[in-house]
Amino acid sequence: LLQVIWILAAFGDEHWTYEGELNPRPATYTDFSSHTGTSSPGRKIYVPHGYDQPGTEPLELHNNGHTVQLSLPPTLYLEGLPRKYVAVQLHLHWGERGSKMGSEHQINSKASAAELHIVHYDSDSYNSVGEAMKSPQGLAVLGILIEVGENENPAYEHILSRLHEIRYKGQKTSVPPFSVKELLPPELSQFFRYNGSLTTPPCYQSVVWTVFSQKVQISAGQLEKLQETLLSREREPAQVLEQNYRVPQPLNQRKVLASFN
Ligand code: 1SD
Ligand code: ZN
Repeated sequence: LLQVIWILAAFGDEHWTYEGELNPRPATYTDFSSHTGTSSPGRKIYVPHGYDQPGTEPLELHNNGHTVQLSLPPTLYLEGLPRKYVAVQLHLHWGERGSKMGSEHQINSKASAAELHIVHYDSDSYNSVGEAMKSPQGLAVLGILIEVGENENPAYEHILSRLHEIRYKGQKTSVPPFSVKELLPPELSQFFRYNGSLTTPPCYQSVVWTVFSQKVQISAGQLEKLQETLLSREREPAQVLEQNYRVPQPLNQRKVLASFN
């Protein structure tokens, strides 16, 4: 096992230091019920930059047959990790039609209806996301757990209201710029963090995962829009794209850290 020491810079002269572990097996530990907590009350050590600024260029929304994916500009980046991680894209994972279990991460063994991933790569060390995704800590992905609530979530409509235009694999549409911060939960200082893998093949062990403990809500109708996405191409027999999440994997001695008690 490769031992890695992480030093996470916090604000001011405070530092959050811990030992992480990368495991060569293609697995992501996704149940936080036995997380190792560490406390940093009231301290935001994770800062998304540019997230609150709607960009100037439209964003491309694409049904790639595995997920629906929105391109993001590198003007969005993360601070609080040892290097600068710039945004590339966001995408979603969900369950089968009608199911409210479709997240990849679980908290206390409880799955959520869906999960948003915002993918970033270490632009200080690598020239492209393709290069970074093969390297330890090359990527930083934010995970946002999505549950079903009473109300429609207007922020998610930027994406979900457009899905009927890209029902088929290979289809793309253009989304006007919006503030990506609206997709995040209000409380960003409470999260879990661990070194893990891509959740899709080739499942490289290259991801610094940050999963917010607070969830966001969308309506049942909004979840349905997601679950109506197809994995078949236009003029092919319709096949629903569902259950595009990876099930929880063994911990394999990883340390999962919490930014709160
Ligand atoms: O599933 C995605 C995959 O589509 C790709 O975006 C990759 C990063 O290049 O990340 C995985 S995931 O681990 O963010 N689900
Ligand atoms: Zn993902």
